[in-house]
Amino acid sequence: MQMTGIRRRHFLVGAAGTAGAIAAIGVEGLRSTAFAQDSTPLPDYVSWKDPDKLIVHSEQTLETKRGAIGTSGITPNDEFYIRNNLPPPGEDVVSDRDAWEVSFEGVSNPRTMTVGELKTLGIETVATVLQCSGNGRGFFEHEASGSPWTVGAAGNALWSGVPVRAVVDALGGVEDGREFMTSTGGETIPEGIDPKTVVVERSIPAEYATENAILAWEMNGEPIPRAHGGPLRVVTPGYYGINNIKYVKKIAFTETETDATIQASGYRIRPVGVDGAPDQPSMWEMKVKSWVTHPLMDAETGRVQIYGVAFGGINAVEAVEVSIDGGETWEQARFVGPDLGRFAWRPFVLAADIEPGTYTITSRATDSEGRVQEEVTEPNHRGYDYSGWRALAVDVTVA
Ligand SMILES: Nc1nc2c(c(=O)[nH]1)N[C@H]1C(S)=C(S)[C@@H](COP(=O)(O)O)O[C@H]1N2
Ligand SMILES: [Mo]
Repeated sequence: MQMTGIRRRHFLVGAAGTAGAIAAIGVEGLRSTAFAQDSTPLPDYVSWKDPDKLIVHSEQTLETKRGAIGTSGITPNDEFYIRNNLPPPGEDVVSDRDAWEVSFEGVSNPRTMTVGELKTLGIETVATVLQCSGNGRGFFEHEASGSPWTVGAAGNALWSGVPVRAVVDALGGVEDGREFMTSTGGETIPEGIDPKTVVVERSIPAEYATENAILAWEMNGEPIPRAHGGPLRVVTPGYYGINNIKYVKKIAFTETETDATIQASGYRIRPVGVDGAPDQPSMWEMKVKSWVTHPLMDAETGRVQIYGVAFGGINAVEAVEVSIDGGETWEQARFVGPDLGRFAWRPFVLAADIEPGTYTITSRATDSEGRVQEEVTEPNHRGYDYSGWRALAVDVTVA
């Protein structure tokens, strides 16, 4: 691929905006602003994470920086995003991991099992993208409430645990008529609040759960950190983050979806200004999506490796194209490294010879069903489900 334009030396991202910002506050001001942002302290429960790779939106929301995502396919635990609806439980939940108890209901032989016992029933490892429903909210024009995530409320990890199928079999099978698997998080509910309004409890189709979900205790080769749901977490590959319940304490096969607020009216796709209701689409299946993670700034002229990540949501990703002219023309990119399976993301790369000039670089993925990443995502009230390649583009100037 050949890039042409006037002779300049370096990439600058959003050159006009950056120059404007420098003019407005001066170089010293800009430096101290950058310093203040970089030094936002990590909350205690994630003090072990890499502050240079994360944007701290709040105590409960940390985003991986776009440029931190490389080409080896796995997001390290210390760079992985964090999203909590409630403050996480205390360190004691991981003091004796194998003793953690989970109750199972809606099966022929309902009972409580420890993690130690679950570990005897079976082991599977799945690589999957975990992505917050609101990843990309910051690209919507309307002011949807919630964290203004750009691309970094997503990561790809290896999860190891027991398949839900194996547990269900050990408990005599799912009771007739139980259409949903409803999982409850182990947080302490604040006093004086109706638990239903805050409990992190989610229902997903039981058939999908028994085919694909695992109850995981390991993440990228380590016991799952408490911040990511240790000692035990539901991992539902292909489904949005909210359906991956951390520190899970109850799994019930139910006839209907839970009436917890987070399910009944929360995490629903609805027109802007409309209240949430159970008949609106729930944030379950993820869509095909990709984005460029390099170059973002300060690349030299000459040969550049344009790379990023692509995944198919509930389907495998099949192909990805890259455009350097804002979607006028596309070229096929090449996948990098091993294929970690249907639910994982795949790094991709396209080499380009960059002449000085201005480029709008973006990527467009296609899944195994032939679904192509959309150009624009229509607004919805809470700013969920963003995947449009036009706004995911980076403006790069070789200056
Ligand atoms: N128990 C519990 N599970 C939870 C949540 C939570 O607040 N409590 N947040 C959900 C949401 S909205 C997302 S996006 C993911 C975030 O997982 P992470 O913090 O490990 O990245 O966990 C999901 N599971
Ligand atoms: Mo989320």
